[in-house]
Amino acid sequence: MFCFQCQETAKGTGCTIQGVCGKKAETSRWQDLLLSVVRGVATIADALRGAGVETGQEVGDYLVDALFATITNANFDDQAILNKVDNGVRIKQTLISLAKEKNVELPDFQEVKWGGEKAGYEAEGDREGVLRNADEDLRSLKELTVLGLKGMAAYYEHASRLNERNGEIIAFMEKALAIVSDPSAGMDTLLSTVLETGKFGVDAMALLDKANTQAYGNPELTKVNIGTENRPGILISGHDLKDLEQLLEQTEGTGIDVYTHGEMLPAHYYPQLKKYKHLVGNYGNAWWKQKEEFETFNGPIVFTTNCIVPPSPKASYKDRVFTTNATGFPGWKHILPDENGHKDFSEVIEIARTCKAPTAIEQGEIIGGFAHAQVFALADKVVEAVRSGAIRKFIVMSGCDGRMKSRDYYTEFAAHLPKDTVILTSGCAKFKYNKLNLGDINGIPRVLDAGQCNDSYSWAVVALKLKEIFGANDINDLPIEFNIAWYEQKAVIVLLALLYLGIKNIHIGPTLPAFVSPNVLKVLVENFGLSGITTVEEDLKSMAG
Ligand code: FSO
Ligand code: SF4
Repeated sequence: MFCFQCQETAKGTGCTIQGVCGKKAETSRWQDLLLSVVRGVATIADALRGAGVETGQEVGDYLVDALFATITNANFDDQAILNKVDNGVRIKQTLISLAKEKNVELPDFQEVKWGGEKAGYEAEGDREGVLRNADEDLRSLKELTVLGLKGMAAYYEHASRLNERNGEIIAFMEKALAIVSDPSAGMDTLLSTVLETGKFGVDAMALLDKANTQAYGNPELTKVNIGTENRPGILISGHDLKDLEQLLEQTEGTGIDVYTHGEMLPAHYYPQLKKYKHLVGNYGNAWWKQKEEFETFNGPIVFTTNCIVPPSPKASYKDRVFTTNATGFPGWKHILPDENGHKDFSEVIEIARTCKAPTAIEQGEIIGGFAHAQVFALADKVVEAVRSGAIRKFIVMSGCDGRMKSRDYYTEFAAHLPKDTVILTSGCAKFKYNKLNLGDINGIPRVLDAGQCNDSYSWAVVALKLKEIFGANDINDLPIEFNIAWYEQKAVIVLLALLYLGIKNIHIGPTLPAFVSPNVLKVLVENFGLSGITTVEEDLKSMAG
């Protein structure tokens, strides 16, 4: 196996024996095979579209689900991945027949030519790994694109579950995957594809923002309980708000409480979700603490997306975990929707009835809900605080949390920021500092949480608004610094989106991506001022001094 897609990759270069995340070599091979089938389907769909033949919603939905399933910590279930391979082979054959019927010539790429014979799955998976591209710079740009597309697919999938789709985003995904499959694609084409991926990343985040706010209202300032109640509970993790809504509907009046975990915390900020009285709080912290926190939760757990951490063999909770959507884990039950998108959570509810109430691990409240509409509602206050000098700087610290000790940097950095600075956050990165009680500036909390990682979009919208209010010529003239923590591929699309929006001098950490080659890094440094992090002291001086 070879996988270098996340920040925790072995030795900072690539996992080759088993993933640090727990991914086995076998699973990695099936994911490589799945991505090869995805490239094949997309290349054919792109060729058909070029000839004026549309391929329909099934193809787009397939590509999105399959890409999502290969994101870090999403799906560890070989059988589930192989089922997606089978389905892709079937779709590919249908598209090839359509191309024949319409006389559309198809590119001569391996991903298109491979016939999909079951006996060849193993060899094809091995052949189609990341290292198939021998040139490290071409490989780097191709992977940057594909990893960005994975993040884009995740956001698109959530939007589509709320009936928001966008044919242009799907068409771009297909085109970009066709370019990545083309052995003759050169540096210039690949570099412009990377940058275009950022553009469509913005579109995907805007689509999800629209879908979420139309369905559930605009996030608003909310205090979220981090303690526990004395009734049994169900813990729901991941990013899919539609799943949470259905779970809340089905648990209402049953005497069972619902708690959020990790990236589901921001669900509390939405009026149409917080109205449920039995959505009682957020239990625990970011994804990587789940092995301890699920033990003390005592009730069933539902994963709507990544991040899953494989349980230890002795885990007491392993018989009461459920996955849905693109996620999966061998031995865990997987909940499928019916043809109307409805999911039946009755088995989860039955288990909850037999469980003890959660054991309290924390007490108190945290505050959030500062997506763009709430920030605009406070705009006068914010602008006044900036004009008076009460707020000197905003530091965007969005992104991911992770298990590496080096991430203590973010807690230290946040704790030592001068008192006239405000942290703008989103994603699970916030768990590194959202319980530090950093106070407020004239009633404006010093940590403003917009929501999930996709809500980084809100900070771009807010920055553009501030540019207008302050009459700045350039977004980079505003008193905003970007110190982003990354872990998996949704952070990659967030980064590409910010670059597309013209934001310069972004710091990313705790380490730079292994999939960015030295030459590609040079391009990113020269054109965008991208850099890593140094020490807390140095970075406080350069970003907030
Ligand atoms: Fe975190 Fe995991 Fe949202 Fe990621 S829970 S790490 S970037 O999946 O998606 O922030
Ligand atoms: Fe390694 Fe990350 Fe890939 Fe897992 S996702 S195998 S930890 S690089």
